[in-house]
Amino acid sequence: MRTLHVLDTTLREGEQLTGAYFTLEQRVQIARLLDAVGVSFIEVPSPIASAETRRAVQEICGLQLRARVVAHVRCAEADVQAALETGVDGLNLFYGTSPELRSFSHGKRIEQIISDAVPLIRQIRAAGRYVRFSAEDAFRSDLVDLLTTFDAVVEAGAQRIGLPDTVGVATPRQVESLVRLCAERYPGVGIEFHGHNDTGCAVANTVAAFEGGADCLDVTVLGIGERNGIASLSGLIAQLYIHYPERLATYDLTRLPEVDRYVAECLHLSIPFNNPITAPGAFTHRAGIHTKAVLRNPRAYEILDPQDFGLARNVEVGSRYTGRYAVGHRAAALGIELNADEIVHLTQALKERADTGAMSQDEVDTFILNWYQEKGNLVW
Ligand code: HCA
Ligand code: CU
Repeated sequence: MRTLHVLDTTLREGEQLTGAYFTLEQRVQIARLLDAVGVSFIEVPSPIASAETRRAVQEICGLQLRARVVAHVRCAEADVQAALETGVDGLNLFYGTSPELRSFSHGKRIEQIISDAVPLIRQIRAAGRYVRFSAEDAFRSDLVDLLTTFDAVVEAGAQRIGLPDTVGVATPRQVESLVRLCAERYPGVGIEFHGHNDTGCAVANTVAAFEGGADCLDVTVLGIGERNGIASLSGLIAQLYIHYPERLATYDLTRLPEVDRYVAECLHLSIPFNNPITAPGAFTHRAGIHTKAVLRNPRAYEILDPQDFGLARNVEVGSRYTGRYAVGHRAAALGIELNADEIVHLTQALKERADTGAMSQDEVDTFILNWYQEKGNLVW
């Protein structure tokens, strides 16, 4: 079986989210929680970024985690040196290769990029550390430029090459075919993919990269990152759980909700309503047709079992779309046994009430209990 590594970059890419800031204690705790989930790599920022960052990197390296800690570092001597002085397991180098980044970011030609990167790769290897080289903005880069750069960095000893979709422009098909081309051209090295979410394709593109031959996939908790972020850890896990469950054998999926909750809390955000697995309503069923089937067998409308993530299913009754089956079920849960006619009437009354506004579970229960008490006076 081909190996698959998940690289979590919450501590690097994630903190590039607008307004984000993690304290030292939070950075350490995030690293611990990610390690408990089971990711292979934890990416940290370049230690040269700030004094506090250098301290955090050192502290995370000292945790003796199962995951390998890798620093995200520019192809600059001072940056590489600073990272090598910490205890990181490896360095993730990157350099923009697209015409856009070459013109508007660093102004370097491909030959210059290669001559900057090659000696640094050799230096990192000589220091006995892991090294990856990413061609930033790979999907807007000229293919000849891209392959010329990769040929040189692989020759210099890069153990993995990265194909980031830096601006979220790629489609799943483009990702799969470029990754496949590189996987075939560089059989001895790993292929990493990093997908931004500007057009909403980050998780789809990341799965396409895996299917094209990538062996390392980048994510962040909740998908946080520069602009609107990258693929989320929970989104990727949801896909792997369904299509490639054997890849998750070493993961502790029950720890996933905790890491999503913790990062949301650190950033004073709520978990987005559409987040895979850990959204507040990810396992809530509402419409009558759904609730009826789910109460018979959850598989009707669930492809993920909430229990595998330490979560519980919720059947919501308080809406105008509710149905008899769910209402009868809720009444029974409250200890009220009703006959079929009674359930029809209770459901009708509940729908009329919910037609004026959504109801919480408590309101539903109070409604059902009141209805039951008053029922003696009703005539039908
Ligand atoms: C960045 C760019 C990056 C790098 C990814 C990588 C991107 O924010 O510095 O090193 O593979 O999206 O291209 O995150
Ligand atoms: Cu990025």
